[in-house]
Amino acid sequence: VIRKTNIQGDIWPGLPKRFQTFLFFRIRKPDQFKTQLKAFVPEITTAETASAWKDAKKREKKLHPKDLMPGNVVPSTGINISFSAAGLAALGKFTFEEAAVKKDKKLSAIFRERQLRGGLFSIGMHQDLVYEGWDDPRDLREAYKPFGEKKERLIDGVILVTSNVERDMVEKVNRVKEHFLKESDVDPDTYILSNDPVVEFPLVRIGTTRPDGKEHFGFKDGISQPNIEGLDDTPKGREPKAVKPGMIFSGYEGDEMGQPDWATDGSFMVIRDLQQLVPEFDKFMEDNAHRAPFAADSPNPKEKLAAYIMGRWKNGTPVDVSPHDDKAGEPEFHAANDFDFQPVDRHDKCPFGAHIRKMRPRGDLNDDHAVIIRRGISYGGDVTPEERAARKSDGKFERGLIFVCYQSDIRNGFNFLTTRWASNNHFPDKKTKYVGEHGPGLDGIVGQRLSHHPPRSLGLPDGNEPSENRIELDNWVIHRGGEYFFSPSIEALREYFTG
Ligand code: N7H
Repeated sequence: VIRKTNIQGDIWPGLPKRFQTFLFFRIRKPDQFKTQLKAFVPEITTAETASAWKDAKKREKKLHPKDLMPGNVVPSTGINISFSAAGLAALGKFTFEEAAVKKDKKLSAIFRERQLRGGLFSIGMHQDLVYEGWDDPRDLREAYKPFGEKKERLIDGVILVTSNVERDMVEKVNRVKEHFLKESDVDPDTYILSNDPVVEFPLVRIGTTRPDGKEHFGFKDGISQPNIEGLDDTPKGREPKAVKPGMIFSGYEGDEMGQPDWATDGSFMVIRDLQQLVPEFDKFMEDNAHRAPFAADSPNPKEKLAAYIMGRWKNGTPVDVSPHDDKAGEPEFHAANDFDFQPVDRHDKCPFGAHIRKMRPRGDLNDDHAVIIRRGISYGGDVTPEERAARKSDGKFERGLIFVCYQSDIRNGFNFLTTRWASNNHFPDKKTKYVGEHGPGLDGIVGQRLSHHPPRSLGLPDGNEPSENRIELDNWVIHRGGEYFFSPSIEALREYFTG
């Protein structure tokens, strides 16, 4: 049985977040930090609390506005905390040298992850993705890069503060900072912090849900998530089958990492800072509208092209369910999840290489073995009239997605999805008979291309076999870095981490 009181609520069922602050921290005084952390544990929003809020929110929506008074209104501010490998090391719970040296001795399993799977958590995102050539170091924000002669990592962890009310979030962020800085020396006259605080916050990122609820390219997001056995409803019809809890949580059936006991009920969290070039995305769709499948018969071919690259129309309707029409007036289609790309040897409807098909291949794979839960949020303001007119992003107004996901194994989750699936022209495989020798193509949203790879392209349906409609894609997402974290259980935070 999954213990909801022991799980952090952002993993499941998600925290309330129209607004979210990511407080990336660096631990300077581990002993004081541990004391502060112990006192902080009751502040952390558990799965139990977050799901009670979710249910109450549904009831609140049915209340008459006159009954929406304090007491009836659901509290809306959530807090979670996660640590990078550098952070665990700072707390004395992880040793890089040991992880590297001991090969087959009985090790705590975060070390074993290194032995078994290349240890992505241990090496961190920078080493994983820059050294292999996926991320361009020139695109990264400074805080995500190693610094100094020893190539130290700056980020030890991240505190998530979320709310549906911006003012409440800001107030909570201030309280969190005060809490962790309490033991730091502050000059009583100037209130200036000494050079030696308990903790520093080298990077703060703020996410905001856009007014229309869509992400910056204009798509409805957050529709499809894996159903977890024992936590979610049983899927119906052609929805993907429920996954074992061990795909997401350490220590459960389906998690083969053999983590130490203290890791149970925790999950690995990946943060990926992704800038979106929105005017460029729109320009591409306009300029290439005639390349949309069966464009001549479409009332809005540029929207159709965007839908085929994503696999859903902007309002959420799956292309697999409705290939030629976004069903604007039929909201029951906008969150549809009841599809599995049949018949899977053809792609007359959803392209094999569409973002959602690459990221959750459903019927294309018999085995649902790489699954993540997504909890991201947009950042930055809307496209300005000047940018729209120029059809080009202005560097002054950056916008994008702070992508967040959870899984029990980073290698088999985020890393697999981006490097083996999104960035691999030939996934899903065995489709060349229909799509041609170049394969399904790159994920137009997050696919990354190494210098020796062919240009970014996507195979689109055109009614022929093999299809000849192959379109070269631009790159509209800049990968600006991020980090790998572990989001521990409440018990581990209270006992193991602070002991
Ligand atoms: Fe994607 N977008 O908002 O436009 N994504 N994503 N993603 N994504 C999905 O079904 C988007 C990214 C997945 O179960 C939808 O909920 C953008 C990364 C997965 O059928 C939309 C970016 C990774 C799914 C977007 C981005 C994933 C999914 C459809 C970056 C993993 C579920 C809405 C800027 C490494 C597939 C929905 C399923 C769906 C968008 C990034 C993964 C609209 C803009 C980096 C697993």
